[in-house]
Amino acid sequence: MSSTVKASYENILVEAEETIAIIRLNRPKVYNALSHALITELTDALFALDKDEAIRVIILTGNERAFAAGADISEMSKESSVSILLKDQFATWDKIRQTKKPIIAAVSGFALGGGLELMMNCDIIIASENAKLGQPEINLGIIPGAGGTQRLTRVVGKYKAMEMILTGEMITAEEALELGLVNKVAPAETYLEEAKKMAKEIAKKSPIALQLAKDAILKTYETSLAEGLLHERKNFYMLFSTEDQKEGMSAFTEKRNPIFKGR
Ligand code: CO8
Repeated sequence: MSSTVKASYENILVEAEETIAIIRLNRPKVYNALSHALITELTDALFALDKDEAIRVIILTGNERAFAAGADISEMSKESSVSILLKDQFATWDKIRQTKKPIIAAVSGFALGGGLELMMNCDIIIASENAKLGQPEINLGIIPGAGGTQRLTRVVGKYKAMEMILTGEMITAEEALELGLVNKVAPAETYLEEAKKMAKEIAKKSPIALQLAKDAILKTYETSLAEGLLHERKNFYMLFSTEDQKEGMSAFTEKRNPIFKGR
């Protein structure tokens, strides 16, 4: 097993299962509130796992009661506009979306505020049937600050985003599924297993193709259709110089399973 997976942290747990890594947010007493220390450890772990050739897919999870109940309010309550600006914590947050490998969120219990924003930075979301999702910042006299007004609106549309952000009320996993905010809802006993099953399936694909597919999909949010199509085309062309493309197509012709090496 690789050294990066063995690294020890105080606010998260990281383990590997075959070619997948599981990062567990681990501040159970405060519903995994996202302290600055936790986010720093999380981005460090994501950066290390992104570089770790043994790992192909990352699962991000919490515990049964909480994925994360948002930014750590006890830390945030002391901030002023200037102190929060100078700390530039969002620079750390921004690193999360730079992760090139697919991230599957396995979400149970509360995913609130920054917790929901963290979830929305993941690429596929498996929710437990007891998940409760919301942007309750309005109840604290603030608004979402880690992308919620933008990412939630792009997924659920203006009216539902307005309702969630202006009322601060939570929605259930089933409602989130109807809104397209999660991929799948599973029983509380099996949601993590479901996430692992999907991760292991994805981990069999070419890592380079996965990376370029994720990159092209995320481009949708940042560009026009014409530029996005051009970006997709460049990624598509690039894959024709990989060993994995030769292997994938040979395996199809030879009627066998491909073995992708990420080369
Ligand atoms: N931060 C710090 N502590 C928390 C948080 C949090 N977000 N959520 C829960 N806790 C703590 C409580 O203070 C409590 O601690 P203690 O036992 O020491 O009193 C413990 O967790 C248990 O909480 P409750 O007693 O409240 O448990 P309940 O089961 O009654 O309620 C809830 C659970 C509904 C999750 C409730 O705790 C709650 O509403 N939490 C706050 C949710 C919230 O408002 N989240 C948004 C925070 S703001 C935000 O996320 C902005 C993000 C912008 C990015 C910022 C980057 C710098």
